[in-house]
Amino acid sequence: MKIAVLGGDGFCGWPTSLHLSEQGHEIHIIDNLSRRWIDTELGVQSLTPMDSIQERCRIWKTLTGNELHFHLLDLAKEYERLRQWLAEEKPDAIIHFAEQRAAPYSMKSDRHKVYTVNNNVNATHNLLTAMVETGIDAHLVHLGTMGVYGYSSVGAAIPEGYLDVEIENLEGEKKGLEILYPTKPGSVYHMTKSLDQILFQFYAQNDGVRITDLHQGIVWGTHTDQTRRHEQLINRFDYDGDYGTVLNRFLIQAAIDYPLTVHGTGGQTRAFIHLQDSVRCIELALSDAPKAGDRVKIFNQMTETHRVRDLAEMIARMTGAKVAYLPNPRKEAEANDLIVRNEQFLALGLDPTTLQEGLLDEVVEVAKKYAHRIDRSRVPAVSAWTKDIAKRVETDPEGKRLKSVS
Ligand code: NAD
Ligand code: USQ
Repeated sequence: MKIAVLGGDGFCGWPTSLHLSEQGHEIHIIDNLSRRWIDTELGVQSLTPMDSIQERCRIWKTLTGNELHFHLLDLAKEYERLRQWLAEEKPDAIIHFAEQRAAPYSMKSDRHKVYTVNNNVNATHNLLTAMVETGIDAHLVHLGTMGVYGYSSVGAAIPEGYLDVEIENLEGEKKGLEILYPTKPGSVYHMTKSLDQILFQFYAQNDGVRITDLHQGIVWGTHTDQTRRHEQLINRFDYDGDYGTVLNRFLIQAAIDYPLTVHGTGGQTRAFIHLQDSVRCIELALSDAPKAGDRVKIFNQMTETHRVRDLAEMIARMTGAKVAYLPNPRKEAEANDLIVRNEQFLALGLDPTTLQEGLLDEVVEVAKKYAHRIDRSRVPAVSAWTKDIAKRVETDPEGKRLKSVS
């Protein structure tokens, strides 16, 4: 297949591009490199030394003979170029990773909120309307988030995207109805993914666009089979308070002897998936495309759930790290249950890599190797969800904010 990987320079997009290229697909990476600019804005860098996208592509070609085509294009701002590219190249599948994906970054300030909404919603809508306008018959696979469901305890398993409900009609009869599971986003970023869902529903129903939306959990790990093959193929690894995600952060914190930064009581339960399984799921989703006229196919792309506090205690036992319970910069429930259905990927043959399978050590080893690149002052998460929260989240570069001052 000819596959466009939008956001193919990012943490998930790069290993996905390599994985699909190795399988013989023709890969076109489209990226505006905004994530690299955001590193510059924030004054942080990936824990791992990343080469330019052009250099990464060159190394891959030298190793495998496979070409990765790179196109510098902003999906949110360059509609005409996007439409022209689709009309000329007519990809068979489009994988859409190209959004601003950090919840803390999306809550930093009004400017960051506006940027995240403009970038993410326009990128998705430009893509959908350009697909319709050019009449290409491509399968769109979008990376959404488990966070669209929200994190309140409902005492029931979260289904894969849709919920069967019963409503009473005017005659008092009960009628069955299938609806998109009600969204309850916890950040502006998660809100944009909820808006994406409505855009997908409309374009699938109105124009027959074939769409798969992957509600992905938190991706952990750094290497895949392909990124391990050469040091210049190494993947991005975010550790800072805005872009680092919880499990990867705890692992690098353990590696540099920094207290593990648990927010609040650590009672939040979240869904997780290893990066290797994430790329495999995308391959599986591509093999199971919906037909024109089908509703949007939604998968829950996760393999296990864990409570944040349990993860911190497990890593502390494994490495001897200390755990710091900090005032939570986010507005979120102190604790939540989370049971998630994911039968569709299991039925397609996913064999999950769990936390128990030794790959935690691999991340700690990578972090130790590149520990000299870590700026400890950028480890604390300081982007607060509201002005009131900002007042009580004090920052201490060594993560010793052990008590809330409220
Ligand atoms: P990332 O920030 O590392 O990669 C996103 C890429 O998209 C970057 O290379 C960026 O430059 C590019 N991009 C952003 N806006 C663009 C635009 N307007 N035009 C062109 N390119 C643009 O993020 P990631 O961790 O690889 O996540 C990829 C996708 O997966 C995101 O949509 C995210 O919401 C989703 N996701 C990620 C995780 C996770 O834990 N990392 C979990 C669930 C879902
Ligand atoms: N947390 C800590 N300590 C930290 C960092 C986070 O306790 O140092 C807590 C947070 O308060 C939150 C939980 O861990 O309760 C998860 O935070 P996170 O930063 O790991 O994940 P999140 O903000 O939800 O976002 C990440 C990705 C996003 C993706 C989402 C999937 O950045 O792109 O959509 O995971 S999910 O969480 O399933 O919605």
